[in-house]
Amino acid sequence: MILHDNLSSGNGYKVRLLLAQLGIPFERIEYDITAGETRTPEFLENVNANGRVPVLEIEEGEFLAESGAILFYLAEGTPFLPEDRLGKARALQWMFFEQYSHEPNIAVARAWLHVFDVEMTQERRDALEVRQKRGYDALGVMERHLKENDFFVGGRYSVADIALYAYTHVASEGGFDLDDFPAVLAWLGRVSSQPGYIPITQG
Ligand SMILES: N[C@@H](CCC(=O)N[C@@H](CS)C(=O)NCC(=O)O)C(=O)O
Repeated sequence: MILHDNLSSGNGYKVRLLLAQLGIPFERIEYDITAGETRTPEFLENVNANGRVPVLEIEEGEFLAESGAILFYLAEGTPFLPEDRLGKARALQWMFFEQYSHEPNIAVARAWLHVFDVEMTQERRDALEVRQKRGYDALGVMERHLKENDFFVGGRYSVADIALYAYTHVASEGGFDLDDFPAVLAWLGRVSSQPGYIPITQG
């Protein structure tokens, strides 16, 4: 398998982490997203028409984009995805939550403050404030769930935890303070102590 990727990307990290924990060997191709390497006509034509990584090339010519879809594909039939219908749907529930309420706020704040050297105009400062407020709302939803549960689905570590961990554990890089989220902090520790764990910096 080939992972089309960017090392600073939390979305890419989700896939790297699961591949490592499943013990699946893979080749990684790094794209400089700040230089627009995922927006070239070749990339759009051959890899992902949406101009983004991660993309998993499952076999030659078979490209799967969207981190959540890739996690779901890789986890099928493994302990990282519940076997029952409702359990699978609950994993998707949290992964859709991550993509709609969490990532667009926490990851984007991190991208502006940490990954890209964007100019913080007044307009962007105002937008950052909105993203941070919504990001804290998403952390509040996680905190409430994790006060009662060790993991997001079925009482065990799954792709739902991987999806939410990726940007939560680097939320401070987006200006978030997790001190008021003790259950989230404890869960971060449980995730990082799972067998086969790798850090976001590892390609
Ligand atoms: N929903 C997508 C988001 C992918 C995404 O936003 N990728 C970013 C890196 S984290 C990217 O490739 N950006 C390059 C660009 O937009 O040009 C996923 O979960 O995989």
